[in-house]
Order: sequence, then structure tokens, then C-alpha cells
Amino acid sequence: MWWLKAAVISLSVCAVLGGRHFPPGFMFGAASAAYQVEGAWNISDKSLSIWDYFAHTYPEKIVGNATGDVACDSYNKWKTDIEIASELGLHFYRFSISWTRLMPTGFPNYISEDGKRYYNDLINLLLEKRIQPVVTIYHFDLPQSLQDLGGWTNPLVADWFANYARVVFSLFGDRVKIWITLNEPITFCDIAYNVGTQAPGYISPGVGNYICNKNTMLAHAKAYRVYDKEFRSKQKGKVSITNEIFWLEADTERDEEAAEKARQLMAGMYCHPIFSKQGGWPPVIERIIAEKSKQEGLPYSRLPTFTEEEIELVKGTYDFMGFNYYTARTVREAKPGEEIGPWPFTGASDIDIILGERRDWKQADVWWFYIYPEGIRKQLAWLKEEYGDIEILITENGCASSSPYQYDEVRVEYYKDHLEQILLSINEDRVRVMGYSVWALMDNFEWNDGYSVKFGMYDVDFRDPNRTRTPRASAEYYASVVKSHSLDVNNKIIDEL
Ligand code: GBH
Repeated sequence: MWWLKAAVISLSVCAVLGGRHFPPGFMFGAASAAYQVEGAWNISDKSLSIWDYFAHTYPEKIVGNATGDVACDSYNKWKTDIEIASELGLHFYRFSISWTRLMPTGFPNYISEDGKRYYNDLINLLLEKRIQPVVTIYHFDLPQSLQDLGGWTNPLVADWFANYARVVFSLFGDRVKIWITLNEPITFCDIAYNVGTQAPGYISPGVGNYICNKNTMLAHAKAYRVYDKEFRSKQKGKVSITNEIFWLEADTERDEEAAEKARQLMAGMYCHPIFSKQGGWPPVIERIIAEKSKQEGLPYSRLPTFTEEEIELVKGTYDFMGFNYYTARTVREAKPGEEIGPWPFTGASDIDIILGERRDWKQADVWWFYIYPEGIRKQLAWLKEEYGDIEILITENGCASSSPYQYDEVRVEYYKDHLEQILLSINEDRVRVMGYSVWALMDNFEWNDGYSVKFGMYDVDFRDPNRTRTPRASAEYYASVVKSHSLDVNNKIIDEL
């Protein structure tokens, strides 16, 4: 009875491949970013980035007056980092290139030999260990010399960035096949210009952030077009942008419209221009800001418009989508006259919504961090619904803690619960998730939170000149997930949860 055998075999294959297994080819990785780990802020011919300048100029804006001057000292300890990545069995390591280390003038007239050597060494050893480099070209650290010319608010920044990206592609693109142009414009535009807690620290709510938003879309698009025209046929890599999106859930059924408006602001601003069929800003946001601007007596919208040509330039500039997920919020419409707190992500109060949290969302021991694993599945479904069946790489997901505990069971549970939701997303919702990256490989400089907030699978002892890295329980758990390519792991940590 061959058919019975065949049926039994295919059933068991399904049980092995479906269920708690990740699809073949699904990639597991971990991430970092240059300013957060490298240190060596003034070594060799490196120039100052806006984060070097910000941390040195406004120490009061960073917990413990911390800086990234030394950070994890990855500039010197890169071999240890790769050993760790190797111990975990990672398929890829996501890191970023420091613009000021590679191109100290900001412009391609001069390339630093030391900068070039550092990233070549890193990439080559990763490949030797069979770990794929996934490279972010820009992760918050603009050259200060370009900031002095207006930085992300100067429209020329799109060309400055594309010229930098060309250098990066030409130096490393023979070996790097997955590129992220910009990490989280929402952070370096909206948080930066609305509340000034991120470099460059200038506050211009509802104006600076929107100018920055537009320029990031053009910068990303120009870099993508450079790759397309000059490198793709030879290098055959993939290029996209990474956005950070909180899942925004309607507080009650009546708040669905408010929630959708908020999603169009938080996700749509940086996705609609690139990933939608129509291109340009999300229409609802464009309309609201235009109306508000008019009421304020402005003869134009505070949100700079795209020309038809710009819409076409930006539209379709992706080979996949990069997505960072951490947390969620509830959304409701503000009551008339209700005071809207400074929500860093919005142009002040432009969309008149109030954010909150549900009581049953467990809070990590960091103020902004509510844990809602279902949110990642809901967000992935929303992205598919909005922009179509695009491949998605989860470029960051991870849990914040304020204690250095080795036994980080909250983080272990966070990974497990989010990976479970991702499996549902793949198997039930048919979202094409290519891979998953933990933020972060190791504790590092967490921007305004300095070293007080930890995301690492490895603890880093920042009082020790050696910056000793020690694995936490989460490292052990993640290694076993990667190894079994599934959530069925023999792991005492999970048994104890
Ligand atoms: C990502 O940033 C970054 O890519 C990474 O560098 C960072 O270390 C990681 O996530 C963890 O934070 O003031 O309301 O915005 C996320 C940006 C900035 C989001 C701080 C949360 C605090 C709450 N994060 N922000 S709010």
C-alpha cells in the first residue's frame, strides 16, 4: 500500500517542517551598531560624528553622562565578537559602518585606510566563520561636519548619503549581499527633532522632523538607485531600509480609525513612499498636516511635498523590507482640547491621538517597554495587507532590562513568545519572513539610556578595561533555537519558565 506509506511519510514531514520548525533557509542573526559598540571615537583619522559631539556636548541628556568613547571596544575586540557570534551559531551578524571612520571628510574625496581595513577584517573573518554580514550603512552617526551644514535637514544630504553608499558598495559589495541603507528614520528624525533626546539635539517639532523625513526617503532612494545602476548586475545583493514600528492597537472598537491614523504616521511615513503602489506620503497624514498648517496661518504644509519626479524616484526602491519590533501601544482619539503629551514619534500633536498601554501587557523593567508578542504578528499582517506580499527581514527584536542578571528569564521568554508569533505569521498568515535578528548580541551604549539599559545576550562588564563578555541564559537559549532551527529545544531554562 504505497499510498498509505506516502501519506504517513508526508504527514511526518509536515510535523517536522511545520509546527515549531522554521522554514528551511530562514536566517537567524544578531545585531549591533557602530557607535553603540566600536568605541575608538578618535582613533587614527576618524572624524567626529553627531553622536560623538552630542555625547560630549550635552552630557546631561545621557544617563550617567555616558558616552560611546570606548563602549564595547569592538574596534579592538572584533575577533571576540565574531567568536561569540560563532558560539551562538548565527547565520548572520548585522553591524553598521561608521561614516566618519571610513570617510572622515564626509565626502568621497578621501577614504581612511584604517577604516577600510577594520571593516574588511570584520567582513572577512565573519565569512571565514560562515556568518553572513548584513550591513547597515547608516545607524544614527552622521559626520558632524555635515551636521554643521544642516545635516538631515539639508536637501543635499540625499546626495551626500548616496555618494557615501557608493563607496561602501564598491569596497565591500563583493562580499556583502544584504544591505540596509538607513536604520529607523523615525528615531533620528522624529525623536531627534521633536524632543531633542537624540543627536543632533536640536528641537524643531513638527518642522525639522518632517524635513528630515523627506530627505531620508530621497537619500535611501538615491542609494538604492546607485546600487541598481552600478553594482547590482555584478554583486547580486539585496538592498532595503529598516523601520521601527510599535504595534498600535485600537483602545476600544471605536478607536479603529484613530489607530489606523497612528499606524499611517508611525509606519506609513517611511513605508508608503517606498513600498506602496501609489508612492508619496500616506494620504491621510498629508491631508491632516496640510489642514493644520493652514489653520496655523502657513501658506504651505509643514510636511514638505514630493514632486511627481521624486515620488517616482522613491517608489519601489526595495528588494525586501527591514522591520524592527520591540513593543506596542494602545491608541484613542484625543478629546477636544485634551492635552496631548509630548509623544516623541509625532510632529507634536498633529494627529490628535492619545497613546496608552493595556493592563495585561507585562512591563520590562524599563519605562517605555511593554511586552506584547502578538503585536509582532499583527504588525507583520498589517504590513502585508498594506504593501503586498513583500519579503520581510526582522532586523531587530529584543528585550530591555535594567539589571545585568545572568539568569535573564524575562528575555528568554520574550524571544520564545515572539518567535512563536513569527511562526504563526509564516504558517497561518503566509507572511514571507526571511529571518530574525536579536537586538543585541551584547550590551552596548543604549543612546540616552547610556549603559543603564541592557539588551545583550552577552553581558559586557563596562568597568573592566577588557570589556569582558559573558553569556546570559538568553544566549544559551538562542543558540539552541538556532541549532535545532525550531522552538522545540531541550533547554532547562525553558523547562523552568
Ligand atoms: C533601536 O532603537 C535601535 O535601532 C537600536 O540602536 C537601539 O539600541 C534599540 O532599538 C533599542 O532601543 O522616547 O518614546 O521613543 C529604537 C529607538 C529609542 C525606541 C528610545 C524607544 C524610547 C521610548 N528607541 N525609545 S521613546
